[in-house]
Amino acid sequence: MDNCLFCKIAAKQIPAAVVYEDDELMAFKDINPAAPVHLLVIPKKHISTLSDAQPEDTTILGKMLALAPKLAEEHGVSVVHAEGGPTRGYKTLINSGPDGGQVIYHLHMHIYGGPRPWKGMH
Ligand code: DGP
Repeated sequence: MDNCLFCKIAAKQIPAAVVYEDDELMAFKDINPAAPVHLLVIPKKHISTLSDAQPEDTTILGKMLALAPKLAEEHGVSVVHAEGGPTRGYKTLINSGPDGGQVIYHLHMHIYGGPRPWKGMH
């Protein structure tokens, strides 16, 4: 889509620190990280918000979610099941619309991880 920042990143017209790419998805580092690890996962296809996703987008939504634990593992923030209980871990978040805190209108899933505290987040 014209004039969409994340479409331009997906098309490599604007640079980003890309950490994953396949035919349908891209993941890159957030430009303003709120946690030691802060990644964004996007569909290359333009979908403005989660509310605009159509039934045919269900597979891509599933792929976005399934990518999170893989990226968490690669970035050292995966959940570790230890004897005293789980440690480490990460947060996945999709902001939708103004009240949801969405700023960029191309669907994206945040992945946050790393030692706390995180900027303005619980
Ligand atoms: P949201 O509030 O969910 O729409 O988050 C948008 C995120 O996008 C925000 O955490 C900052 C990030 N962001 C904005 N512009 C750029 C950019 O040009 N490059 C990258 N890598 N991230 C960006």
